Amino acid sequence: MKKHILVIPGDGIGPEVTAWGKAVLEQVGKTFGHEFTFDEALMGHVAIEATGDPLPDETLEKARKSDAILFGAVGHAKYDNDPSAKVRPEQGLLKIRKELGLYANLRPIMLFDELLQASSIKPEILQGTDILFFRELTGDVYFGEKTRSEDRQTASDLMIYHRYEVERIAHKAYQAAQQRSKRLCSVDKANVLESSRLWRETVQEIAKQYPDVQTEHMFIDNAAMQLIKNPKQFDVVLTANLFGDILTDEASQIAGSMGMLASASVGESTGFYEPIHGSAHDIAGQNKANPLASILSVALILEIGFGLIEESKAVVALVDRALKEGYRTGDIADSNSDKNKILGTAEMGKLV
Ligand code: GGG
Repeated sequence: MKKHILVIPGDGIGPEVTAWGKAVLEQVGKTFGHEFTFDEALMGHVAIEATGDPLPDETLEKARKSDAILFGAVGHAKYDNDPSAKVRPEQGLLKIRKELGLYANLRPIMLFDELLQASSIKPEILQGTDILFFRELTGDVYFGEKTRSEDRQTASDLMIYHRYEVERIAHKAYQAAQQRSKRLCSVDKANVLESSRLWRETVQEIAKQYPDVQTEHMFIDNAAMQLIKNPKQFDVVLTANLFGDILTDEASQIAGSMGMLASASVGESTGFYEPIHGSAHDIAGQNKANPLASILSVALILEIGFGLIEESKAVVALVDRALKEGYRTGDIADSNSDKNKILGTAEMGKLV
């Protein structure tokens, strides 16, 4: 198989972890006889520094021409301390999602047994958890109108959804549920928000087309609690952009660390694959970041992007083997175990 992959390393730890995702993809190509070619492009703070634009036109053009995009992270501490900055790294990420029509963000909560003991949640609560989140990605407060009053004392972000946006991601989530345990939980705040009432109404309509799937509706506050109390009750979770962003960061603690969760954004064109973690500037350039989320994002490129199931399983199996042999980056180390062998980013990447 011939495929062209655009690598967008981005900011902070993005380049360090993405280098290992790319290396794994190159190795898969050699081992299984595929021709993977690569190009690289800028996005985020590095792109602002180089061109003044968080998503340069050249990056978008290259993205449109590629078969898959492997992305790292965007963000920089300097913008966190300057909330009035007009141009921000995150704008690049939001714009590329919108431009490529990447409306469905799949975030599997993949649980490696070896990490159960290291979690702050009891292993018996976690064991057997297998959740696939569908986070809507091109609507919500992220893209609704933003205002600030002239005296700068009042601000608003419009939480907006159109029926078609809910319909298209609902179809994707229901189709996934049909292939899994045929259970879908839609998370909203329909007791308070009008956009959530539209969300629920629409999901109820779509549900009629999938009578084999059992649908549950849950309020976001309850879902946040249930996720920690009894994560096994969830299988496919369908939710809006902001709720999905928050719930999956919470769910990363089930998997052990943000450094373990990969994601796939799909929709109208080239798929976009990235760890769910951000740029983590506090540890950038120190060989401390966990490259496994980037490597697991490569497993998603192989499975979802290219339909290479055996190759994808091989990558996941190698991550599992590294963990079984006791290798850990700092974020997933078990402080109560003397069997962990702590590795840096590069050593973990090389090992896999
Ligand atoms: N790899 C994920 C990443 O870079 N996240 C930073 C970020 O700003 N994300 C915005 C969002 O996904 O809500």
